[in-house]
Amino acid sequence: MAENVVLALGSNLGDSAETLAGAVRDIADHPGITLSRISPVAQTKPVGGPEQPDYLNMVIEVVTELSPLEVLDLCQDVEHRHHRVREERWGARTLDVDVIVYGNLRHDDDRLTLPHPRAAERAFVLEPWLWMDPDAHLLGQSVAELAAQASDRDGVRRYEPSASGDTAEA
Ligand code: A4P
Ligand code: MG
Repeated sequence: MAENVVLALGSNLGDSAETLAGAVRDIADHPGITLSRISPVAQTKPVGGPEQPDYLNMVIEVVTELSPLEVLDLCQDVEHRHHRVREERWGARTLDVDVIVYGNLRHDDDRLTLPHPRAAERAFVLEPWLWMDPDAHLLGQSVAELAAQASDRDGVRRYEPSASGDTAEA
């Protein structure tokens, strides 16, 4: 059965805007994926981890018959294609692709937790999701209400490529 799946993308090393655009193309090119919605790009203050540049974050919604683990495989494959190097948990990265929700599925094993365990408290995921889908819900909870409570909310704004002074360029 086809499911609606929300994926979150983040980057704060290299040409992040180009990396995000390329990653969305790569995901959409997979034969098992239909891209249904794309959020605007957000410029966000880093949450956790060491001192690091601002991120660009966005979310997309896809419709797919791939299994949850096949979707995770695709996300990790796309990360590798964009030369992701990760040295430190929550540290700077060229590309992070997370599975936020897979329909209403709850899932927890060594490789995959659904919904994403930290999505409900992160404005860098919730705000772009809301821009894309104002009626979005995460397991029955309104994403608008969750976003209003997220502690990193003030660090999230629309990315404007022209105002390039302090973007996520490394
Ligand atoms: N994994 C389990 N569940 C999932 C899921 N739903 N989606 C496992 C994706 N992966 C999932 O992830 C570590 C392991 O999580 C994977 O092997 C996978 O099997 P990772 O992407 O390799 O490591 P990570 O991203 O460094 O760690 P983590 O804990 O996933 O970090 P987060 O929570 O993704 O946070 N601040 C801003 N402003 N913007 C950001 O994008 N990102 C992070 C990373 C921190 N601060 C940020 C941002
Ligand atoms: Mg991740």
